[in-house]
Amino acid sequence: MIWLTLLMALLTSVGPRISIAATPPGSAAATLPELPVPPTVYSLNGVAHLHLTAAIDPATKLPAFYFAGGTMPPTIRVWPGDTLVIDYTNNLPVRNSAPMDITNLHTHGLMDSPKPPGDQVIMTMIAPGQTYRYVYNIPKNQPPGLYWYHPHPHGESNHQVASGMSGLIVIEGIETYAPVVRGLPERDILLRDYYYDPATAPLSRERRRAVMHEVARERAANPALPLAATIRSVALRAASLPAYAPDCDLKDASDGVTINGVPQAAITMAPGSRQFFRIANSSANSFFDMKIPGQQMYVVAYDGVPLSFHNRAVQGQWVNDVLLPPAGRAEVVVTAPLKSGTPFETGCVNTGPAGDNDPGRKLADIDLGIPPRLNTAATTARPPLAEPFGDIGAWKIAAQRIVAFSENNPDSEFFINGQLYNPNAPPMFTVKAGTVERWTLYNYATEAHVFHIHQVHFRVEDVNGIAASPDTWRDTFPIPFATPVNGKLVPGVVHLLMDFRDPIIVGTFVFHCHILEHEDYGMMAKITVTGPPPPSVYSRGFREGFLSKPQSHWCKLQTPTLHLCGCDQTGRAVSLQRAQR
Ligand SMILES: [Cu+2]
Repeated sequence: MIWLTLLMALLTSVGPRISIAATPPGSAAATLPELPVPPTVYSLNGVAHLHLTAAIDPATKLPAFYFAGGTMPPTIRVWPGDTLVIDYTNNLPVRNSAPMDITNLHTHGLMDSPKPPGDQVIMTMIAPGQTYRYVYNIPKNQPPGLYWYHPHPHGESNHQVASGMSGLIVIEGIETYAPVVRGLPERDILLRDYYYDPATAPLSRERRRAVMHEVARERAANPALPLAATIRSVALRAASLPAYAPDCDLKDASDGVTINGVPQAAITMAPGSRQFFRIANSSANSFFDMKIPGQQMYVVAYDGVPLSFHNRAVQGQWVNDVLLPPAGRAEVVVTAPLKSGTPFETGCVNTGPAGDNDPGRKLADIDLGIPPRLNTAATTARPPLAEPFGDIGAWKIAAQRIVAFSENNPDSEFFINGQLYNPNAPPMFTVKAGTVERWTLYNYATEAHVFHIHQVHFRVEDVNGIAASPDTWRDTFPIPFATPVNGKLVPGVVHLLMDFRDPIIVGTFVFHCHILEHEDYGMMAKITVTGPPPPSVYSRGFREGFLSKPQSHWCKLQTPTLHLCGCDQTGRAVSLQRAQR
């Protein structure tokens, strides 16, 4: 197991980055702080250019994205056809034991090129001391909606994302497809795990959950307890805690989840008004089932794709709740509730007997009052975007493929089609650009897994034999866990229409489970899309790729064959494969 070092090290970790508002003297109840608004980067003349740095936050001892001097990364707002340039500097300390110090970036859901210096996570690894210039060309036919960015170095994804390295990308123009949001104040919402450094926390995942459960109980009884300090004190007596029991009634706790970087917040709405909530599950491992008890929400997009993008007859749908697997997004119109203090919460999610418990928790109070200054969706729509490929259902199926998820959980091995991810193996699938395929996903495990593929969206056809709405386009989708029937385990089954029609995706990329602990432990595979790539569009005059040399004791990390090797302090190449952890 990876929880190697001493419990006592916890004593030295963590000062609270997260603080709780104290109850004002004389007031009946604590008022939560207003939901923080992440900084925003806009594109100017078709280019958005920013600098991000990966470094350890001294307050938490965890890796963080630094932007403009703070640890809240910006929401990046760009239009289809824009160029996004991110200079990404790795200032993580050099380490030769897990968690390691390499990093990179993935633009989750963008249908852009998988070739460097774009959305390439297999070969692009940035070593400490290096700066890499990513140049992403946002496709002209990118559906306008909510996406996100996060590190994706195999073996480190869970640690870095669970530590809070995630930010939002808004592809502008959703009001063209969802006129109902025109002019509404926007809430950009990141839901993340709250996590502490596995290098200093020798706890199994189950034990960690037990710790967070206990922390939640203590803080429910005394909301003034600072989160980080409470975690530290509970973790110190973790050995005596009983194993974590599911508790779906844990409504007022904030165990292990943050909303825009704080454990709970107030979302202020003017009475009778509506706001546009753009919600991303940026956690590494948690499912959320977001709802506002007693009222419905109006969903206009899932995973960045407006419901009307592929079918103009559909504007949105009323729902009681919206299930977000890790990495899933939903964009919803919320009407102010009648009562101040109405919770915005996640319900309990059953991820199966072998799955982790995702209990019900309140993330925010929706209060009535004067809201802060917020971004608003544009009031005038641009013309509809290019959507050149038409109805996917009318296309010939070029190939059918099976993708089976299974696991050997006690040994922390997670498989796709019986294989652990190997960056040096040939791609599991080779497909032709310009085609549509039907994939059948099987889940043989007794916990849910979450299918995600880079570069493309897919249409969900059916789930365990039940037809999905033809408007169900996603880039991330949960596969139900296997269930026993007459003494036999029957796998969960999902059918997908995979959209490989756009030649911009020619190249090699990955598909994987977006429970990132599973991805890190092998549940990932490569796919190559062949065909003539579109003419290069990397012509904005930027110098691209590595802008600096690695530190001298790092070997040729950027070369394809060595991308999972680092060098130890003496310059000797060492493998960063999981077996070493
Ligand atoms: Cu999984």
